[in-house]
Amino acid sequence: MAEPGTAPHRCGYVAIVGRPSVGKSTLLNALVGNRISITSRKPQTTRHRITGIVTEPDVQFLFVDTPGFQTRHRSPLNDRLNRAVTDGLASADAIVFVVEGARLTAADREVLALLPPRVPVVAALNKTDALDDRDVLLPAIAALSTLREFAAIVPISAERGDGLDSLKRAVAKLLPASKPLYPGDALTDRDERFLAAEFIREKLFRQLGDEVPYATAVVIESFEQEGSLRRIRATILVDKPGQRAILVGDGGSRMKAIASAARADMERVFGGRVYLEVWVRVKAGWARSEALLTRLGY
Ligand SMILES: Nc1nc2c(ncn2[C@@H]2O[C@H](COP(=O)(O)OP(=O)(O)O)[C@@H](O)[C@H]2O)c(=O)[nH]1
Ligand SMILES: [Mg+2]
Repeated sequence: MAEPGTAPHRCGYVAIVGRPSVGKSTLLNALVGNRISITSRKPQTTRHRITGIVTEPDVQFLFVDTPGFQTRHRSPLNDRLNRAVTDGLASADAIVFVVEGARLTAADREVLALLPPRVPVVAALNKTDALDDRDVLLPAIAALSTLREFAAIVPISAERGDGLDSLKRAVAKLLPASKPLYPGDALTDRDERFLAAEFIREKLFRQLGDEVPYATAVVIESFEQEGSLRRIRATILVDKPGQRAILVGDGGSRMKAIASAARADMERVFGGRVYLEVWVRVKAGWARSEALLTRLGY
């Protein structure tokens, strides 16, 4: 047995994967202890790869939230999103495969089949808080075990924070011996400009109906800091004039609600006042423009 204190420091990349809406981004935020990845009830809210950094005395986890595989339709945007998932998996030292409690669907199996055979996988059975009866977990664990070898299967609730320590302990064992790759106080590899755009996008997904959010993108035109005040100018791109009207709302009411909720998030996470100006612009076919997609960071 190793003497206390002689275990090597570990650090590595952990891809969080799973079908849409199982709670991958909620899990990343719970692990990091801050809202860095946006979440909503709508599938395919996440479009960017974002790394959440969790530093403990003996281990630094680099958790990578990935967009779910985009299956709605083929487009240059969706091709890029799918490539982001594949790249995330290729560079992972371990994978957390998230499923929803006792429900194992065809989509879960499809995702599982895409995981590289040589990377160790921990299954996280999420949303246990929503189960009436925890006894249903046992058959779910048995069913999962027949599909692939798992390093561990851990019931969790990302929303309540249950089981996260067990999950981290199971994952830590799979990481390579390495010095930390990021400073101990870093939460994410992304900058405030990126997070600002994401907070706006989250409100679009949460406050608009079923179609419009998928037709939007957010561009940060300028981001200036004066002391603790940040001045941010953003443009929301939509595909059609009708979408612009929906987004703006009566007398600009919907737009005001979206901007004010996004600003509150920014102030909380950045820790300072934010002056936010948001414009809406119709840009037909933005999701098919390779140049624009590159500018948007996809
Ligand atoms: N009851 C419950 N809901 C959860 C839990 N984790 C996530 N959710 C909800 O599931 C929905 C999808 O979550 P999200 O993190 O965006 O899923 P993703 O698409 O896998 O990233 C959101 O409405 C979350 O609030 C959980 O542990 N319990
Ligand atoms: Mg997500």
